[in-house]
Amino acid sequence: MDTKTYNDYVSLLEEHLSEYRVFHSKCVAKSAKRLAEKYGCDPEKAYTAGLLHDIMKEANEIDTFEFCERYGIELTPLEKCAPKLWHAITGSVYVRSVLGITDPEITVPIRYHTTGRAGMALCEKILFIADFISADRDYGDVDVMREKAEKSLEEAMLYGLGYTIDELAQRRRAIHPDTIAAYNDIILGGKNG
Ligand code: DGI
Ligand code: FE
Ligand code: FE
Repeated sequence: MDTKTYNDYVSLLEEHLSEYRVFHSKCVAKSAKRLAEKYGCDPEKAYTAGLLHDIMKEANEIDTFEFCERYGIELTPLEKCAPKLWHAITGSVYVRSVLGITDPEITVPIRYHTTGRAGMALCEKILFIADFISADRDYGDVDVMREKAEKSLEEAMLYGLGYTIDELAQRRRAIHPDTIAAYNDIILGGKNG
């Protein structure tokens, strides 16, 4: 991927997103690239997925539902009631269908970057974790998460998913089945039961 393509993607981000979220996307791209180098994934794909992961984050409800209609996306009842989940679903379709990026090592990490899912590939875990540890993040536990990301992707995934599930339960929000499945998958270490 040459620099021109990255610059094109940044221009696209600037059309879709606020200044803060463009900055966040660049930070996630850098973190994802670094984790990819460390853990043995394609760094350019990780960088691209990082740049584009939140491309639909600021789309409103009308635009999101129109987009879903146009591209045949069927949101579940739970997803319809959880606006924070929309951008991962619509974003992955936008990247594939509008930008023509068909590589699953880019589109699938974007699709599952908010919830996770059972059986995540390395490149999916890398984007999920990069989103938690990017340079712009400053939540209370960010240093713990950064340390874990250096030691073990599994530990970092578990910490991130646990943090999200705790927060959602405390705020009495719906927890997506994929989020639970991602958590259980790691707890059970791939075993059944
Ligand atoms: O887009 P970002 O803010 O960079 O990060 P993200 O895509 O991980 O989104 C985080 C938000 O998504 C956070 O407010 C919690 C919410 N979220 C994550 N998993 C679930 C969820 N919301 C619901 N309702 N259910 C989930 O399983
Ligand atoms: Fe996101
Ligand atoms: Fe993000």
